[in-house]
Amino acid sequence: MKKAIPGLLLERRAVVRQLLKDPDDDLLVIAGLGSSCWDITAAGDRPLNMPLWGGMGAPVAMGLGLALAQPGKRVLVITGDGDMLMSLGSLATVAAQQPENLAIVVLDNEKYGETGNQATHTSPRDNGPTASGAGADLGAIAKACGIADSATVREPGAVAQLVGDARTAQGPIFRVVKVMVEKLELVMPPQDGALLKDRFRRALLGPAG
Ligand SMILES: Cc1ncc(C[n+]2csc(CCOP(=O)(O)OP(=O)(O)O)c2C)c(N)n1
Repeated sequence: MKKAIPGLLLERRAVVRQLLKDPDDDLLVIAGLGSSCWDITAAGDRPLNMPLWGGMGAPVAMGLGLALAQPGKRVLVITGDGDMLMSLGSLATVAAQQPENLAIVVLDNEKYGETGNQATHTSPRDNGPTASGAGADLGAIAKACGIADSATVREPGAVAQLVGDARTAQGPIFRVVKVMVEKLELVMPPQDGALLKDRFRRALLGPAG
């Protein structure tokens, strides 16, 4: 089921599939809570995916730590606008550290999708009587924090460039991807946090991990 909202054109699963199109590569992927976890799993579960399940506000800080610890690997954080709004301070910390190997992609549906589509602060003020948005511009916030390569992607024609940037442009890079409001099948990764952590460490560090 899709809900048409002007300006929200992109399908999140299609974008994430493009971002993760090579399941065998060694991209280190961290997904923020809820929907982003189901998105990366729908693209193909893999040991180097770290879905945070219900851990709100954590993925950017975690991605930063990973990027600093593993400068030879590319780290991609994929999360939602609600999650990003909760942890805006981590953008300033990313800017302070300037990790060249970190990309952050925020799938911005202007809603807390997972909990019933309440409007987040990225929702425009004029979105109707149930909206309580503030029109917050996450791309501008990231730029103002000091992440110079920060932009918003709205058009299908810009997705190929997004994928290239997320995977290879010199970081830190920050992209807001405006996505439509959709009710999608839940595609769940393993539920056990210790298992997720251990398989990630082993895939990254070998048996010693
Ligand atoms: C600290 C905390 N507060 C609230 C929740 C409940 N919660 C689960 S998913 C979610 C909404 C996430 O919204 P967003 O990041 O925009 O993702 P979307 O599902 O819209 O892609 C919330 C509030 C939580 N998991 N943790």
